[in-house]
Amino acid sequence: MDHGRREIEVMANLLSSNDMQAEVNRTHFRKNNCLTINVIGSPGAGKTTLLERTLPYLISDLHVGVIEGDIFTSKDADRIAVHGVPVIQINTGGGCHLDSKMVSKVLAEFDWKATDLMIIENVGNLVCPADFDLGEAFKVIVLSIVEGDDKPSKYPVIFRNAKAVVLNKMDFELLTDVNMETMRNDIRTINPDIEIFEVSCRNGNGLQTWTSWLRNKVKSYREHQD
Ligand SMILES: Nc1nc2c(ncn2[C@@H]2O[C@H](COP(=O)(O)OP(=O)(O)OP(=O)(O)O)[C@@H](O)[C@H]2O)c(=O)[nH]1
Ligand SMILES: [Mg+2]
Repeated sequence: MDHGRREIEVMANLLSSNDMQAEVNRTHFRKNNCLTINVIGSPGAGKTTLLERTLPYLISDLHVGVIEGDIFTSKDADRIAVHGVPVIQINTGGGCHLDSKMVSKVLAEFDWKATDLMIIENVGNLVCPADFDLGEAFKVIVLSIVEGDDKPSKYPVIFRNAKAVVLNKMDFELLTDVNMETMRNDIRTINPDIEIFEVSCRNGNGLQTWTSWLRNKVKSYREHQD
């Protein structure tokens, strides 16, 4: 028996079933006029911290919901709940990424008509989430600069599929040997259209630019221009 071939077939079926549910989710988000984004990055890149720092810029006039993906705990959802926004935790029980079916199971937990922006924080991982469409309008990568300027070229798939990358922990720039020009050039070589934001969630630099961009994306999505 050709085991290699069977494995490829199983993976292909898994992905196409994921894609079908992702389209159902996407239709649901569109019907409710809710921009839904999928935030992806390595463990510790600063995804939850970025959400915590982003929410205060948006929630004065936008209704924001959050779906937190984690392998085991609800620690990230607890951190987000403090900000007074609706949040649901999905535990994958060992899985290294969210999939569209997991997201579909929590859709009933939110008032979608009353939500302008849904932020999904994926499980910390720079590889597997790239292959699993959740039905989001677009992906945002959070990459902390201390992970190294070689990461975009070593993990290109995720950068190819994202609309924006937030380069976080810029406050560490002078404490590391990271070459920001290499980082930016490599990202643009992989994806010339990607938006690049340089941010420090620690000192707040860059947050205004990032949140203004995101606010504009919500506006254009809701006006059906995206
Ligand atoms: N110095 C500095 N530390 C940061 C910054 N952003 C986040 N951190 C710290 O980085 C650590 C990890 O941040 P999290 O936001 O939990 O990272 P995460 O990507 O959500 O991690 P997982 O959910 O486990 O994948 C925390 O100790 C944060 O305080 C930053 O801009 N500068
Ligand atoms: Mg987190």
